[in-house]
Amino acid sequence: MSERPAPRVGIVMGSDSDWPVMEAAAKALAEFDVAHEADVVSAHRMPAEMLAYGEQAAGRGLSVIIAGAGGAAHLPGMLAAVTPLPVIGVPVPLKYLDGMDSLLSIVQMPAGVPVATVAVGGARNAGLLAVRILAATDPALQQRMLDFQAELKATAQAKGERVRN
Ligand code: RP5
Repeated sequence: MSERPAPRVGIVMGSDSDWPVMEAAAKALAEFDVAHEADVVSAHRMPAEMLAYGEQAAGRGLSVIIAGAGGAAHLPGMLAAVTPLPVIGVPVPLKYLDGMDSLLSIVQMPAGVPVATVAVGGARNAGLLAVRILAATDPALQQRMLDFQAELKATAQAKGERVRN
């Protein structure tokens, strides 16, 4: 039996109701064969476990944390407060306020405690940003990112061709 590779990226969210949005981060990582884990770690409903996750993440071998939450979205910022790892925040849109509450809760971090915030609902970009962070010290992964970017360009150019013709 082959062992699962150790996760390099941790995807966490405040609730399982965030998963339909956050799943796109996991899919992006899977496209690049980046081993990852996913879990619910609520800042407000399980604060001790949330702090333990952040404090132990680097020691467990994770290199990046992707954290998504909605509403009073304190999870990414609180994790960034207790880990030296890069934290990517995903504002999850809820029923009211169009996700502006989530966005502002995540993006307005105090100096010294950065969270790299993606667009509201932008979990795919969070996954791709995590790949880029890992690729900075992994030439093979960086080549795959270059190939991916070349594909994006070809797709955009094909769209232009369809519009012109
Ligand atoms: C936040 O509350 C979660 O991140 C989620 O976006 C939101 C609602 O959670 P549930 O009430 O659906 O569990 O902390």
